[in-house]
Formats: sequence, structure tokens, C-alpha cells
Amino acid sequence: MRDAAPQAVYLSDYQPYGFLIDRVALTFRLDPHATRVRSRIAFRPNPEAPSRDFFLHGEGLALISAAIDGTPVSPEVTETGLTCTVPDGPFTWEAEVEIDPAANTALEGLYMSNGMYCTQCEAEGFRKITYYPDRPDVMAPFDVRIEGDAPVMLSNGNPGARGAGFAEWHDPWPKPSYLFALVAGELVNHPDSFTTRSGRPVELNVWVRPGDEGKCAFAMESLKRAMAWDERTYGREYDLDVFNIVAVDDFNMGAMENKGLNIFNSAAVLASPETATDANFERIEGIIAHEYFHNWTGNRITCRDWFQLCLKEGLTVFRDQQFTADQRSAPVKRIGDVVALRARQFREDAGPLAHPVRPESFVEINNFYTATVYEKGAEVIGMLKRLVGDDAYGRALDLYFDRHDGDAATIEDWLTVFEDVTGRDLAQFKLWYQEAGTPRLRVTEDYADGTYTLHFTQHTPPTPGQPEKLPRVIPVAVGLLGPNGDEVQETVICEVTEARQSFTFDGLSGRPVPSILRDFSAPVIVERDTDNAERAFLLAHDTDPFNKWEAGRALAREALVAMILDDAAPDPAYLDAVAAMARDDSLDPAFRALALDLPGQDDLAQTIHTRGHTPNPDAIWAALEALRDARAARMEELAHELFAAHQVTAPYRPDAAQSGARALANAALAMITRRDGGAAAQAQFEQATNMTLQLAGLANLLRAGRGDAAARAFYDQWRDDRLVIDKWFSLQVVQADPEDTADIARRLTEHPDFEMKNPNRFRAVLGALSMSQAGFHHASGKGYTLLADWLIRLDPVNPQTTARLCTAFETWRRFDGNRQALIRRELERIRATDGLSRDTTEMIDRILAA
Ligand code: B3K
Ligand code: ZN
Repeated sequence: MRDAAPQAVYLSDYQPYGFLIDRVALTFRLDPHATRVRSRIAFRPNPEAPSRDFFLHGEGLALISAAIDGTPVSPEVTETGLTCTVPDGPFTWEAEVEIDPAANTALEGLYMSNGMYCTQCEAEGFRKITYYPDRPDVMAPFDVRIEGDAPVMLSNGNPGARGAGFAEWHDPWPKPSYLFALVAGELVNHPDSFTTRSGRPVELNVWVRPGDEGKCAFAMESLKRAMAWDERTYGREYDLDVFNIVAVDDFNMGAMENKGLNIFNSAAVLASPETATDANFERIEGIIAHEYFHNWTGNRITCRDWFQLCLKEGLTVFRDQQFTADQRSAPVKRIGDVVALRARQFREDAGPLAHPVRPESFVEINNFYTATVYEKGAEVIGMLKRLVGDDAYGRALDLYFDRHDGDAATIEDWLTVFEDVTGRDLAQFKLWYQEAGTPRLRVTEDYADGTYTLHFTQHTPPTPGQPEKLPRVIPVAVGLLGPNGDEVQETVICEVTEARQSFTFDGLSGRPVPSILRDFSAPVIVERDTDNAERAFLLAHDTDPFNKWEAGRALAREALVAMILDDAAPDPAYLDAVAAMARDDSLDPAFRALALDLPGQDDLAQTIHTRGHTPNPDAIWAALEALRDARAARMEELAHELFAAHQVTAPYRPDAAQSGARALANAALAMITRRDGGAAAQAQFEQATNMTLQLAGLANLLRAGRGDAAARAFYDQWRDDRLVIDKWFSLQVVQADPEDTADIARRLTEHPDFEMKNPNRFRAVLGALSMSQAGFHHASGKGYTLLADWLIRLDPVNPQTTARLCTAFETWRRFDGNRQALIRRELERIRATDGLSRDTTEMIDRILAA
């Protein structure tokens, strides 16, 4: 639906809906082009609402008939919904509409994916299915009847009557419309069962297209582990007789937590050792858990309005992070999460799209499913837990579930349970929800006569619409190391609440080395003058695994910044320290692999920009290549040792131990390839029995410029597996030389298997382009033009995915005048496109705004 002048919605305008709903009955008569949806909705006046205007959302619906209490009515219909005069007391609304799922390429509402009917209603897709108050604070139990010839027809809740050509479903738990789901098609299931700790038997199914049955076991096993974990850790049990997961190929995101019927992007469910990498397995485990955990944090307790999105998303991300940390390695998980947070959320917070964890206005809510709402939202909960302690956190969560079960709640409700449990005033803490921007925490120190003092100064730069910032509560976890490397002060939390504040440590026998922001205790940027000797010391001795890794990362970053800005040679201090760390067998191989990873191009551009310089993508690329070469030379022998020592001979398991070993062996392979030109990579590619090794072999061959034959062989081997072919598309872009990235991406868009309508495939090429910094930011502008061309083409087909990919341009003001002018031209060209969607219009306007 197009909107000429997109209107913003404001949190401050919230009003309860005029009516409550006692029951919803929906009947679907499925047809690819003419599905009929009959609705019967029992309304009654909401005593708490200020107005009783009857408005139902509806978009792109052909209204066939409408009646109130059995009497036909003629509502006033607009592009966004309908209004109608209604009785003073309770009444029943009945309507029939017709929709065209086969024409729905936006993948929101009811649509078709490879002949299968499926839905996506969050945030505002239900209004494309029928007329309804499509807002999260209107909750109701749903009865659904599906009529059609599909062998499998699913909806939310528990199964009811079923017969030739129909299936009925009853969901007893009141839910908002965004959690509605329907799936129908030729599907096969991978079944299992789970008994909750109070003895409720639950039937579990993973539904897939015939042929994919063999790739469901890991998802199922992850689901059962997630169910048991949520009982153990949060005391939360499942509450229906059946839990269904369905894999669909065309999906705008990872997955969706519809009540009792989770719908997943097939990339987030299907896995076998031969077709999925270790990283894919870990992602599947995390997403399965995330969607399952939403059953309580999102579904049983939902959001009052979309401004409160972080209430369910921040908390559910936090819970899935805890789950993965428990299942695998907590330090490795934490490091990975911080790398992702800095890459995506810090970048967002530093640019034109910065917004608070709880935004105060939006034009299109789908544009606010962001790293800030999700990942920073999770960090805010982590800080809260640190501040109140684990025990109080547990009691606050129990109270939250008790007090708000069945509610559409707010961030105020959430903070109040913590205040009630701890007696603590969280007014200042709430700024984390209200103010955008990443705080800078400047640290200086004094030492005299056994007393060590840390001085903190905090400052948050202005963000769009928020020029002034107040001091926040920042929990800074600090430990101190003595000169011999022993810890002389265990981790304590310095609670910084003022713009400037100092903390003193007494009784020390010498000047300590501080380990600041252990475990990344707050999402801030620490600024402190230090040197490489101290970083190397922390890398060798810090007992906090996060800060140990951080010290190595800082060494690498400083080495790279000196190479980029001052043309320095690769720093021997870094090379020595990283070699010592890599050879330290007392460290987890997964940790060593992470420590061998270098900061990304975007991370370096961000760092250089923050320090007041203009990042040059070519210089950044060149420095990374030079450091990788120098490291490969310095560690040549060690790389072979590491490679040999971390070959896994046992049958494939996607667990932390095996994937850690493979990660380290693959990091070694990358170094070896720089010396042997690809011989070892070729051997690994040919002999691999799992995708983790095969893909690493191919990646290294492509990077070495020797990947053409391997890429052809890979394609021939996997041409019938769409998820593997997605990897084939994206790897060729990601591994390209920056000079050729855009040309290779363009060529791939001409490949017969390129499908613009499939978001996974589109992202595999154009998303990969946008993430290949030096290639995307090629000085000619060819990367920008190619992406803009495709965004213009995709927008009328799928506005949501188009708008999401516009974030490729969010960093444009960091760059030189030439690149800025080239990007501006492309942004303006997209903006000038006739009929541009509301989604993309909002994104471009925000990115272009001064
Ligand atoms: N809640 C969904 C995301 C919906 C996105 C709508 N544009 C998946 C999740 O966060 O679990
Ligand atoms: Zn979620």
C-alpha cells in the first residue's frame, strides 16, 4: 500500500482501543488468487478507553460483505481501514473479504512460497488478511477453520476437528493479531514430543517440504533443549498440546514466534553436516530458542504498542544469549555478541538512523526491528541484572511473569517490577531506554602509596533529535592485576552515575594494571591512554576472558590504525603477542580462533572516523591485507602446527568443542593459503566431508584468486540445494578482490538461479555486496549504483527487505567528499522513484537528513 505523505506515529499519542474482543472466529477458504476470509468478532466497549470510535485496520482487501449482529452494514472504507456506526453495548461483527496470496510478494500478510500458503503478521500484516483492530494491545482467543485441498493445514493453538478439505484450530490464549499464523501445503513433519515438568505432554513437529526431512533433527533437538532450559532457568513451561515449527523458503527475516506455530526462514531451521556450517548450526540453535522463549516474553506478556518492542525483543535476545552461553562457551558467546553489537549497533548509534532502545516515533514500524532495539535492548537488561544482582533479577522476573501474564505491557511495567523487588529508583537507569547514542567513558588514573584511583568522565554525543544527553548509570566491571600478572583485585562493579566520578582502591603493593569493563559490562566506548606493552600484558594475564580477547583486539586495531594513518609497518608487538596466544594450548581453540580474527573493515572505518579522520576504504583494505600477510609469514610454522593439531577425526558434531577446533584449523588454513597459494585449501575443499571445511576451502581458494574451478565444482555438486547455493552466491562476492566485487555481484544477478523475489537469494548477492566494504565503496561508485539499481527494482516487490538494505548507506557521511557525493546521488535517485514504498521512503529520508 502506498502512502504519498507518510505519517509518523508518536508514543505520546497512545490511547487504548475503544473495544475489547471476547472471541474471534476466522474461516479461510484457500485459493491462490482468491482466498476468502470470513471473520466473526465479538466486541464489547472498553471501559478504559476515552473514545468509542469503531475503526478496523485493513489494507488491500476486497470487502465482500459486512454485518453487525446479523444485519448487513455498509462501512466507510479507506486505504487504511474502515469505520462504521456500532451499537452502544456488545455486538458481533461479521465480514467476508477476498485476498490474493499468490500476488503478495511483500511476504507480509497471507502469501505463497513455492506453492505453500503461509503468513507473516508482525508487525502490521494481519490487516492484509482481514479487517481487524491490528494493534498489540487488543488480545483475544482465536478459533480458525481452514478449508482447502492442502494435505497439511495449520494454525495457532491446539488442533480441533479435521476432515477431508478442512482443519480447525483453537487457541485458548488471548493473543494480539500479530501472533496469528496459518500454513497450508504439502508438508512433511519431523515429529517428537516433550513432557513439561508438570507432566503436560506436548507434541512437537518440524514441518518442511518433502525432501528436507533429513535436515530437521538438529532444530528439533535444539527445541527440546530450549524447552527444558526455560523451565530450569526461568521456571517457564509450555502451555499448549502442540508446538509446530514450519520452514518456508521465502521469508523476510529469520523466524517468527506465532503462538504455537513458529514460522521459520528455512535457512534458520534446515541443517545437515554436509550442507550447513558450524556457524549455521549455532545460529539455528539460537533462533529456535529465541522464538520458543517468546512464548512467555512476547506472547503471554506482549507489548502495549510497538514503541515497547524492546520489552519483548531485548528480553528475548538476552534470554537466548544466556541459553547459548550455557549450552556452549560463555566467554566465546560473549565475545561474538560484542563483535556483532559493535559492528551493527554502534554503527547505527553513530549515524543518521540512531534511535533510542524505545523509540518515540516512527513512520513504518518494520524499520525499527533494529540492532538497537534487539541487541542494545539485551545489553540494557544485562546491565540491569549486573546492577541488582542475580538473585534480585530472578525475583524480579518471577514478579514480572506473575503480575503481567496476559497483559500488553510497557517498559514502565518492566522497570517497576525491579523497583518493587529491590527498592531501587530506576529513573536514571531508564535513560538507557530513552536516549540514543553510545556513551563515551573516558578513564584516567592516579597511583600513590598503595592507593589507586580511577577517574571516569562520561559523555554521549548528540543523535538525531537529541542534542543534549544526561549522565547515565554505567556499571563498569573492574579488576586489577599486579606487576607479576596476578590478580590483586577481583572484579567489582563501579557504578558510574555522574558526569565525572572517581573510585579508589587501597592497600596495593604497587601500581596495578587495570582491567576495565570486564565482560563488556556496559555498551559504551572506553577511551583511555594506554600502550601496547600494557595491552600485551593484559592479553597474557587477564583472568577475564572478554578483556583478554579485548586486549588482543586493541593491539590489532592499533597496529592497523597506525598502518592506515601513518603508513607504519605491521607492529611486531602485535605479531609476537598473537603468536604467543595462538600457541597457548591452555586456551580454548574457539577463543584462539576469535583472537586471530582481525577487526573488520567497517569497525576500522568507525574507529578512524571517531578519532577525527576520514576513513579511506582502500587504505583499510590494504592494511588488513598487509597485516594478514605479515602474520602469515611470522606464524608460518605455527599455522601448520595448529592446522594439523586441530583436525577433527571423530564423526561430525556441531558442538562447541568440535566447532572450536574447526574454527582454529580454518584460521590456520587462511594463514597457510597466504604462503602456499592455495594447495592446502584445495586439498581441504576436495576432501571435506562437511560444509564447514568445504566452504572454508572454497573461501580461501577464491581469496587466493584460484577459486574458479572449485566454484564450478561446488555449484555442480549443490545446484539442487537452495541454501547451499545461497552460500555459493554470497561467498563469491565476499571473497572478491575489491576491484572486482561490484562486477562479480552484477554478473551473479544475471545468473539463472538469481531470484530477486527470494530474500535469502537477494541478500546473498546484494547484501554481500553492501557488506564488502572496500568493494562496495569502490571510488568509481559502481558498488553504490549497482545496489541502488536493485533496491529500486526490489522496492515495489518487497519494501521491507529493500528498506532494510538501505542501511548499507547509513555510514555515508564518514567518507570523503567524492564518495559522499556519489552516495547522495544514489540516495536521491532512489528517493525520486515513483511510488516508492513508505518503508524505503522513511529510511532514505532519515539517512539523508542533516
Ligand atoms: N518477532 C519477529 C520479528 C518480526 C519482524 C517484523 N518486521 C522475530 C523475532 O524477533 O523473534
Ligand atoms: Zn524476537
